[in-house]
Amino acid sequence: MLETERFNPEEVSRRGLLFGLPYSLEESRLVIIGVPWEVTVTYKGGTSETPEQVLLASNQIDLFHPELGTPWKSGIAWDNSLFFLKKHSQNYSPIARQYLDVLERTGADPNKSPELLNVAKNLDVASNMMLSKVEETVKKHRDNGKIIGLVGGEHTISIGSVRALSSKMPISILHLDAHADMRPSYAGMQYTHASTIYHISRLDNIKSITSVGIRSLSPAEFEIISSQPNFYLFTAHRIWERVFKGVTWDQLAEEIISSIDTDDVYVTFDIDSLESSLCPSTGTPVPGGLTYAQAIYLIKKLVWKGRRIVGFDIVEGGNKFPFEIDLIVNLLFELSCWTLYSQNEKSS
Ligand SMILES: [Mn+2]
Repeated sequence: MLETERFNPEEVSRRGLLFGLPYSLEESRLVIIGVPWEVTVTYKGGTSETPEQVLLASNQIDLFHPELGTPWKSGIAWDNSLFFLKKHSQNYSPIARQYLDVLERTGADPNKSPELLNVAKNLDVASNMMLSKVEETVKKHRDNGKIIGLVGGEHTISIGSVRALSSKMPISILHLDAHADMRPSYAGMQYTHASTIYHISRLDNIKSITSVGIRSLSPAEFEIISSQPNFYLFTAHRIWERVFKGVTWDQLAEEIISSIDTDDVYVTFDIDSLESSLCPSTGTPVPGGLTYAQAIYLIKKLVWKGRRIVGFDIVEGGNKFPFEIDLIVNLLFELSCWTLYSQNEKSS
C-alpha cells in the first residue's frame, strides 16, 4: 500500500502511477483499465502501444481541475491486468493484416472461400477471447463498487465493457466518432472496430445511442441507423453547417444531450471524432472533426444536465506523434474528473 497520507500534489510526481496518484486499486473509486488490443485495425496500426504510453506520460498532469478542483481525491488507479492481451494481439495482428491485404488486392469474397472464411473465424475467436476478458474484468470492478474507464486499443474493446455494465441496468450510449461503426460484420469478421456500435446496439439494456461527429459511413450503415428507434445521429456535416449559420455549441450540446434516454450514460470516445490534425496517427483519420474544447464542453454539459457517467472508454488513439499521447492523457484526466464528479453529485 502506498502512503496516500504523505502524497503531495505539488511535488514531482512518480512515473508509472496514473497521474502520479498514490492510490491502490482497493482505495480507488475509479479504475482505469489499459486494453492493448489491435487485431482488426484495417488501416494504420499502433494503437496497442497506446495504453502503456498513456500511463507513462500521465504523471505530467497538474492535479487541480480548473472547474472541479480535486475530484481525484475519491481515488483513481490504473489496472494493467489486461496487458497480457498485447502478446495475443501481436500474434493475431500479422494474420489479420495478411488476410485484409488479400481481400484488398484481389477483391475476394471471404464468404465464398472456405480458406479465407476460416481465417476470419479464427480472428473472431481471438476477438471473442479479448471481449470476455474485458467483460470479466469490468464486472469484477463493478461488483467491488468501482466505476471503470478503458484506454485502448481498437474500438472493439468497448463491446466488452458495455456488455458488463449494461448487464445489470439500462444505460444509454454517448458515442463520439468519425465513423458510424454500424457494420453487422466486416471483411467476414463479426467483431471488428467497424462493427462495435452495431453489436452494442443489439444488447438488451441499451436504451438509446447518440452518435456525434460522424463523417464516414456506408450506405448500409446509414440504412440500419435510420431504421432503429432511439438512435440519434449528429453528423459532423450537420453540426458544422449549424455552427456556421450561428447556432451555438451550447445549443447543439443541449440538443445532443436531450436525445439521451437515461440518466446513466456510458461514453465511448473514439479519438478520431476529433479534428484529424489533433490525432494524425489514429487508425483511420478523417478531417473535419470536433475541436478538443467542443468535446470537453459536451462532456461537461452532460454532467451539468444531471446525467451520470457509469463508465467510459478512449479508443483508437495513435502514438506516432508524441502530442497524441498528451492529448489522450488530458482527455483521460477530464473524463475521469467529470465521471467522478457526476457519480458523487448523483449519490449525495
Ligand atoms: Mn472511428
